[in-house]
Amino acid sequence: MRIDIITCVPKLLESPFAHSITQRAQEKGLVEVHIHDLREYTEDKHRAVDDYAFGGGAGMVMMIEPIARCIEALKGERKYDEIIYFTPDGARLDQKMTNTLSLQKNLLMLCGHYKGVDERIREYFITKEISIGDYVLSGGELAAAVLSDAIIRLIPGVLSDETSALTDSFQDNLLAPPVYTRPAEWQGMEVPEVLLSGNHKKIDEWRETEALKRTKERRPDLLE
Ligand code: 6GU
Repeated sequence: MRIDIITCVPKLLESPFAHSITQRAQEKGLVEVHIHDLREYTEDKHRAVDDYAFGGGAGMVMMIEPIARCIEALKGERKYDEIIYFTPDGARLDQKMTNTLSLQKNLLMLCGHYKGVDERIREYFITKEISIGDYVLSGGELAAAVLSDAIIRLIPGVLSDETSALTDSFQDNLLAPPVYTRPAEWQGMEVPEVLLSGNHKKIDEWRETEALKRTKERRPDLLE
């Protein structure tokens, strides 16, 4: 898979791809992530990528030209399965959406800043608008990092334990059961005995029961 991300704050996207699972996925050649600095696509002498909003009001709007130039350049090099824009008024991201996107070959992501991008960019180029929750971020970069992380870990071969992603919370509309490691006793608190039993059938049953119990208590909406 290849992910291209367009941003006017490329530094915000350095660290999320430089460590841990996202880094290893790139080293293994399972995903390529390319960050594109929008300021390299402006012809303005001050390298501006935003301008005042027509109609007035607080906040700047990201201009059409640098974004259009950047997207056209990338589209000239390959066909994108989706061109994604991050915005609080987009469709709410969930595991189903990340599963679907993880099957794609080329994803292009556009990060807005300030008051967002000129509406015509959305109408002309964008195929999918995504929000990561009902709160407002200063820009789409953290949302792009969230989406990319959620997608990359689903690519076959990225996680060393191949079954691990299948037992994540949400994969079967259930939250994940509690997990424990050594020591078996801490501050008088003991690990559930069944987990020490070595009986894998019993352990699987316990995990299923706990997952269901936890989901009923915390997220009954997932069971509806
Ligand atoms: Cl995707 N972008 C911004 N700016 N704010 C958000 C968001 C995205 N998702 C939730 N809040």
